[in-house]
Amino acid sequence: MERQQVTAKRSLTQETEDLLNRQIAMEASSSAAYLSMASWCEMTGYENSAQFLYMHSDEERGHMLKLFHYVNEAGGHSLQPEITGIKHNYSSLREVFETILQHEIAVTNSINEIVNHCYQIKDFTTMNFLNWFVEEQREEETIARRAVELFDLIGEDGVGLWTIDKEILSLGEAVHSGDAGED
Ligand code: OFO
Repeated sequence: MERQQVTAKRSLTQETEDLLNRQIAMEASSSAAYLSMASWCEMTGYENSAQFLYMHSDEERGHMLKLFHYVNEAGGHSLQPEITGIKHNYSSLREVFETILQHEIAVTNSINEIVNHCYQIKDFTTMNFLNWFVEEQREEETIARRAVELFDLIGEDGVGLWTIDKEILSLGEAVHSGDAGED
């Protein structure tokens, strides 16, 4: 017997569902982009950065799944996004982390837009759910900014790049344990 489309009433609006599916696509493309960066770092010899980025790619998939489950549980339909346009090559390790910082700022703006939308239409349930992402973005931006700062603080000459690669792994651990300091 064919399954019928479930049409039970729900509080999630179609517009909110579309915005959440847009965010699902963004998290999925973060996961794919970080996986590609991890591969470039690994084959270039930046093994610690590669390890950091493999873990980060998994985290992004976790973010995507969190949204996936929320949308379906709220009576919507989570859509597996198409992922295209992945960049495979970088000119330097610095370019990798500058790209991450720009990307994370775009993700923060996107989350803020959805939170603002939920506030306007008084969807406090989704707004409350998104608070986790608001806090997560604060951490993600801090990690990316600290990573970019390492290039100026340490310098890239001599053993500089080797030291930066080493520091990047501990940076992720420090921010997650709350030891990286605040702006
Ligand atoms: Fe999912 O936070 Fe980064 O992109």
